[in-house]
Amino acid sequence: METTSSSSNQVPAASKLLLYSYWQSSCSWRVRFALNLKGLPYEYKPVSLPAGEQFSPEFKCLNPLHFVPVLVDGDTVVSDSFAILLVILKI
Ligand SMILES: N[C@@H](CCC(=O)N[C@@H](CS)C(=O)NCC(=O)O)C(=O)O
Repeated sequence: METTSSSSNQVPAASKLLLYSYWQSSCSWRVRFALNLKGLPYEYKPVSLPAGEQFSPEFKCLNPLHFVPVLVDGDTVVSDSFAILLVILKI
């Protein structure tokens, strides 16, 4: 697996980050800020909270608590904005 050695920890560099988010979600804003500040490319996966998409069976598999944001990095799923920030700091 390709890795980066920009810090002391070896982390995967090849997997594509997916961010499940809603544009008005302040919790999601902080994650988008951090991804952009770090210059990390990611695919934005919109989850419409007003439409109730957070309650869909597909999204429930990612976060049974039905909250955005959720960051997916390969097999790793992180579903709390502060936990996501810690992951982003390591990339
Ligand atoms: N502690 C969580 C809170 C996440 C949260 O409250 N997300 C809100 C949007 S900011 C949400 O998804 N709400 C869904 C709902 O109200 O049904 C985090 O920081 O990520």
